[in-house]
Amino acid sequence: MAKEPSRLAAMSTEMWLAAGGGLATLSFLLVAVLQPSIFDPDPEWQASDGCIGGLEHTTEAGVKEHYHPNLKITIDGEYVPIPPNTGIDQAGCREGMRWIHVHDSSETGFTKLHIETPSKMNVPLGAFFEVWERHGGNSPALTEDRKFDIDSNGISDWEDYEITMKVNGQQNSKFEKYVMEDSDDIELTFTSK
Ligand SMILES: [Ca+2]
Repeated sequence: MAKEPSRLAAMSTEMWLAAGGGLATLSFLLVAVLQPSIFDPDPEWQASDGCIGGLEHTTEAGVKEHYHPNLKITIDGEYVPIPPNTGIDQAGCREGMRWIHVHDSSETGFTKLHIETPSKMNVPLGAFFEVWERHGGNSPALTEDRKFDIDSNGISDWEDYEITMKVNGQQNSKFEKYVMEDSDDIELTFTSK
């Protein structure tokens, strides 16, 4: 009889552990279902500041990753051209190329972005806008809180436009924070409210 309480206590502990484990699993699944974005890679915004010295695509420049997402932007049905050589020989990176840059650009369709980094990085779409802004003039930009600023007026475009994004034909809601992958076809559509 003297051992009975301790056995009960032991069983009770096991039950608690099992219940706790089950609860943890359930919580994990709930979070995964309700908030899948917490499992997304963290955007590495500093990618917009990177500069490859010299204009050649050389391994001596320390480039380990080299891939090409494609980007197309329209505002109220009008195609927004992405200038050729965006990110090449720009302020802060003279005679060099930003880790995200453009060589040739399309007149009407997708423009190929070149992403060349010294290691695998989570390069967000918004980082290209930061590079684009340095192209000067009225180039599209991001606001201080990293929202699209397609007309470069310092006011987030979310105030003035309905914005939709498709990646490889699928709706995507990550927008500025979307971490680009090789061969992505990224389509941004701005529609005036
Ligand atoms: Ca704006």
